[in-house]
Amino acid sequence: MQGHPAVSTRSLPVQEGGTGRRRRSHSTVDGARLEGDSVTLVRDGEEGQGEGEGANEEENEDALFLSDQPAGQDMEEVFASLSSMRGEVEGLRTPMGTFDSPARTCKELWFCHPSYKDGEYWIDPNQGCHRDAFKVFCNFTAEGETCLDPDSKFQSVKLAAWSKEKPGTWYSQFKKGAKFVYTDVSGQPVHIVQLNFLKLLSATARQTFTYLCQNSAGWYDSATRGYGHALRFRGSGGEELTHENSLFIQPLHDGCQSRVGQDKTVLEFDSGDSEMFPIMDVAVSDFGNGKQKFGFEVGRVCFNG
Ligand SMILES: [Ca+2]
Repeated sequence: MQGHPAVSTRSLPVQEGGTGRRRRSHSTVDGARLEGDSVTLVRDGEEGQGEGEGANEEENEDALFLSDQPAGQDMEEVFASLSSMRGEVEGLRTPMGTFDSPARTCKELWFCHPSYKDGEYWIDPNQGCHRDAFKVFCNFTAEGETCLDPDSKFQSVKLAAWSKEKPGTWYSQFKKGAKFVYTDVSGQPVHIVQLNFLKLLSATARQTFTYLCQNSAGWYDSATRGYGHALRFRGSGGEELTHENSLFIQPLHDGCQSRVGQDKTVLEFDSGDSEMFPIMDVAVSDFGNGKQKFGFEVGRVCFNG
């Protein structure tokens, strides 16, 4: 016999008598019809075997008894599998925000669980196996923002003269500098693939950046009445974000504009384009004389859909 279909059909047990009974595969089982069918199928087999062999009635009864046992166990296994599969499907459909049932983003959790409180939840933006899921802060008050913090060394870069560095160069080129890194709540860097998926699943992003200054402008310069000293940033796609080309950067507070004494300038990035976030680098131009200093604090980035 050739060309027998790989997916077994329910007529198999009848065609092949007793030996075929246990070959029904779970993949073809119709759960709602199983219980009744199992009995019918065994009886069909019995009748087939029994015809013309009237002398072996006792043997046939034994066969019936023996064959019922494994069939019953099979059914238990099938129902256990179905029950467990149902749990898994429910888990996929309704993520709980746990390690075993992560959501793709906090937005998704917010849709499924509008009563959840702001806090830490597991997400797995690239889906599939959840072993690479990670925990983030979900801001449900803001309708399901997924937030990542920068690595602690970028959360507070202390005020310094940076006398060996050249004004206008990227912080990542400084001797002690580096591109910004973003982490999960445990401080582990978020994998680039997960970050890219998170960006794809999001429509908007917002982030803050605080410039700490001493006699140095970070955005507006009130002496020249211009933005010649404004900070420049590098987006995560490599694009340069400046005062001129990035209207979505707005100062919440601009204490550094007077270039007198110590103060700070807080910039908010609020964009309808999640692609360029989080920001990865900064270039400062207004330093170099002995009385000037700067530092900065990279803020949390939050994605939303
Ligand atoms: Ca995954």
